[in-house]
Amino acid sequence: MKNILLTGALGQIGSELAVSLRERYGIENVIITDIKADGNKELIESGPFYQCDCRDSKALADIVGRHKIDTIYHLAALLSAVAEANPQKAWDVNINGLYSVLEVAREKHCAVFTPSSIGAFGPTAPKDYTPQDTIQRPTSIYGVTKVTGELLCDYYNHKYGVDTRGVRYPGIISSVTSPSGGTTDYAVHIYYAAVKQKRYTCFLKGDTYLDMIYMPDAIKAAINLMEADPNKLRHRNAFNVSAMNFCPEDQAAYIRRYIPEFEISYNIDPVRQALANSWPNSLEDYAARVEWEWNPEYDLDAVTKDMLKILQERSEGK
Ligand code: VAH
Repeated sequence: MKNILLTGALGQIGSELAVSLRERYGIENVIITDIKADGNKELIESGPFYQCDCRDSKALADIVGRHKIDTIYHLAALLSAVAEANPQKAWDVNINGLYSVLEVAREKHCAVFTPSSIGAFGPTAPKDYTPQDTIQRPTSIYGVTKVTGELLCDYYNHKYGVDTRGVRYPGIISSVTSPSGGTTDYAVHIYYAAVKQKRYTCFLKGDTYLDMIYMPDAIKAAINLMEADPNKLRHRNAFNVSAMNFCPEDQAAYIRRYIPEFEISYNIDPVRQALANSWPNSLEDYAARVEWEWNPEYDLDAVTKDMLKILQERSEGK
């Protein structure tokens, strides 16, 4: 893997994956794009950046040709709650964007990483320790685009030999770019609120269990999978990966270990509660651990300690 194109570079995952990829492969070898041209100014000015709509296959092909790209990390997508508010746009961005990337990858012989999600499962899948291979009948448009994406990536692999790979991410906790329009966003916002106001009003019920992962582990999963020996991969585009499982009440209790006066209250968002209720309570991720040695480092206590430290120092201008 020498020359990389990353889409969705200004998003929650993209803004941190871009930095990690550049540290690993060199700034000039990692070309980042986003549909926006405003936002993380430091990242935009830190190396090659193009404002590019991932649905524009000609613009993508031009960039791939110009920079001799051999690997595309495709992250541009709408998250679950914002997708549910605009299903037609969600299909257009999440599927036509992916289709455009796969067509360019087919023509230009690029490998492709694109993430699926625990949202690719629906209420009829086993709720606890949801297996790698099981029924997938999601009831959200986000989930429909994720299952479609998994199948489309499998098709481009067995039909055209495109080296497509991906993981099913759980909720992702991070400190650089706040997620927008996701169901698991509460697990990020709670830390910001804990530092600023010592209290947080949560939009999911306190006993809503979901799998989560800390951004450093999410990035490790993407890069390790893309560097894995393809001969060892029995699955490809949809490895379950997880690192921890908790509910808002659990997270509040861990925050109180560091901020004893922290208080949580609830104002339930019925749309995001319905989305969370339709997803697994927890995932089984043995395939990733066996096929490419997936092994997360951060548990809820380590995440809470690291997030509060980062956000506290940021609030103090350090
Ligand atoms: C969302 N963070 O909330 C995403 C994720 C498992 C959920 O895909 O939409």
